[in-house]
Amino acid sequence: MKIERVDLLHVKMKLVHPFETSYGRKDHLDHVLVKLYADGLVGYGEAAVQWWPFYCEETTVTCLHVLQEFVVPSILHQEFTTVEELVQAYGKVRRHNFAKSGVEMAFWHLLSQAYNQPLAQLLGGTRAEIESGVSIGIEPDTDYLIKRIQGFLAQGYRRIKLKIGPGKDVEVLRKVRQAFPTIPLMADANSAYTLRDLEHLQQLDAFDLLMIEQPLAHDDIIDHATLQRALTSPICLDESIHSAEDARKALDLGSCRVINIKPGRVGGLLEAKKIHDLCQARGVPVWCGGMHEYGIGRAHNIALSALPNFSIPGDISGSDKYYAEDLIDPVVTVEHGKIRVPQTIGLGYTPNEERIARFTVQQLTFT
Ligand code: OSB
Ligand code: MG
Repeated sequence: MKIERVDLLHVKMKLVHPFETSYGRKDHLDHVLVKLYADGLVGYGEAAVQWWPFYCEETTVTCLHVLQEFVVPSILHQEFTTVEELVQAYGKVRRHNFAKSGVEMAFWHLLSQAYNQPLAQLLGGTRAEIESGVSIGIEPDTDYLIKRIQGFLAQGYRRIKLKIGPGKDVEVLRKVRQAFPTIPLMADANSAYTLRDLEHLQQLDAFDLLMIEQPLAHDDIIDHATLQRALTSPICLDESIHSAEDARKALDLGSCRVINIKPGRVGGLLEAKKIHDLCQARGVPVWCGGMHEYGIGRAHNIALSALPNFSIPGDISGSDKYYAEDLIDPVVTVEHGKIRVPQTIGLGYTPNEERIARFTVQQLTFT
């Protein structure tokens, strides 16, 4: 397929509920949609990058910069038959994984249309439906947090993840565990602790957590191995894993027992699949993380989650958890805690051009 045109859209959407993590509170998102045009088809991808460099070093502005100056020029008017060829074309660009993932996902979408296959099937997915969890931000009032959890459980969600940080951890989890003694529960610290907090973190073992996500530094796998040896709860790595090579090293060191796979963080679906395959071969479960993706990015995540080793409910929730209006038709819905994996060609959801245009604050077109 020859890439004839590329559109980059900076799309701004407001969350229905502000989201607080150990590094800050946000109420809107600034993702970059990528449209690739080839053979009369349009492929859609989403770089689920954040406006601020507090989750990783990328921002919406660096994403647009790297795409327009380096990635787009290396793929425009070029012919690609496989994702490997596409990725190789911009292989000199180091990191900037969220930027790359937007282009790479759009190419997968093109391929799925060219091959008349559902994206999940093209990726090697085997599941007809996936189990859905929610990720809930830090709330100043724990009674209110408990009400929110109750609401999500009533909607059928299969797993609750709570954001934690120093001073908002042990007592919050104790109250939540008391209120819900048996629910699948986990905590995500987004790198808020260091090894000096080892004994403090050991208190979390009392709450029967499914796992503790990224307790230590975003660029660490050594201290996580020390901490994992001192905990009974499994550690799950998010920020520390950018590639299948990172995953291999973390597993060799014993830094974690679970991996959160986000296509954006690892540069796309191909690398995500490699991490999935590696973990499957080693008997390590994975689940699909989220970056509050719009419907397009979430459609890609749903397709990826159909792979067999995505055996733990992930952070892919219904559209209404995030946005009053989503960018796809139909929107993503959760029934009895599950999302059906679409069996139709392509994404299985149709991007809604009218709503995309309404939320676009800047568009760049390359022909
Ligand atoms: O650490 O998993 C995280 C959102 C933005 C940045 C980092 C994270 C998250 C989430 C939200 O936890 C998951 C979702 O998309 O629902
Ligand atoms: Mg996380």
